[in-house]
Amino acid sequence: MNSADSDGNTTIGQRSSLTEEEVTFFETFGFLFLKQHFSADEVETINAELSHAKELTYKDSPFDRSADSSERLQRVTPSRTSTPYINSLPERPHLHGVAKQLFGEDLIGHESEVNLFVGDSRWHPDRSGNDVKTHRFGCKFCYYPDVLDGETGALRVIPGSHLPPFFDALRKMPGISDPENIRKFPGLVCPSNPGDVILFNLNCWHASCGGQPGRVQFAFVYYAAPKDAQHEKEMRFQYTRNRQMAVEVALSNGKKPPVPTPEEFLSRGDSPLMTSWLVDRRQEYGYFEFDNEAYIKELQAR
Ligand SMILES: O=C(O)CCC(=O)C(=O)O
Repeated sequence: MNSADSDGNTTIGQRSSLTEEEVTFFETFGFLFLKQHFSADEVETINAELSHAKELTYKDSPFDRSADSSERLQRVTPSRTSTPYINSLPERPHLHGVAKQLFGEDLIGHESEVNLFVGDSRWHPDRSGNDVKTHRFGCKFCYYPDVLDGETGALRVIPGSHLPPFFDALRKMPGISDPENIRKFPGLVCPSNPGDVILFNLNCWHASCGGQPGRVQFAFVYYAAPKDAQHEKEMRFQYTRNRQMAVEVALSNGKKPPVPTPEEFLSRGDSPLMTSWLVDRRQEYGYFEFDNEAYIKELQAR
């Protein structure tokens, strides 16, 4: 049986690799459904930490259920002390091992994200910019702790949309990103139960509709280290975009945009591996050089 012991260590039985058939499925369709990838004990640990983190995050100002969309991105903040197991997940073999199998040993992992969504998510890939040529950029493991179906916010994907020419054709498709058009475009709904994990290539188009305010998503993201100059350019763009989004989200929540520093991440990293992901690799791709003030001016001018 897969399980997490009282220290949160995964025990034997939790799989850290995919079958050849699953790898081929992922490469072909751009996503994979990992049924009961988290064990019952692990789900219990995650749920307990989630409740604790929600209490801490919303003790002073409550979660805004009336937000007009998820794009304001309300998040529960995991930490080494309040959510140690959730924090450790990106380094664990059942996520990291699988990601390495698909994208190679040299990966850049990210912190666990815990998002509380409001409303629908319109169709999009997790890549932006006009110069997207790398189609093996990385992947995201999504975990939804609630039972979800197509009418209650289950993730839906467009199979095969991670690869050109389909990926590019979708970007030109009129109306695809309009929130009212989610059901109009053909997608495959991935109903999920506690323990199930959905894995997708970051270039794969995805959406959801019908979720209740506060629908929780855990996301674990890995980027493949760049293999050529174009890939490196896209990586730099991605880190810039991550900083831009952090500014946009903070402003839309009426908060001061964060100015992340290597020191802050050093105190958050759990291990040498996590530290290299959060500090060294970000330094390498210019994450800390981003100028919030200049970007805010640019937004105001738009
Ligand atoms: O669950 C959802 O609504 C979609 C999540 C999403 O867009 C993402 O993880 O990038």
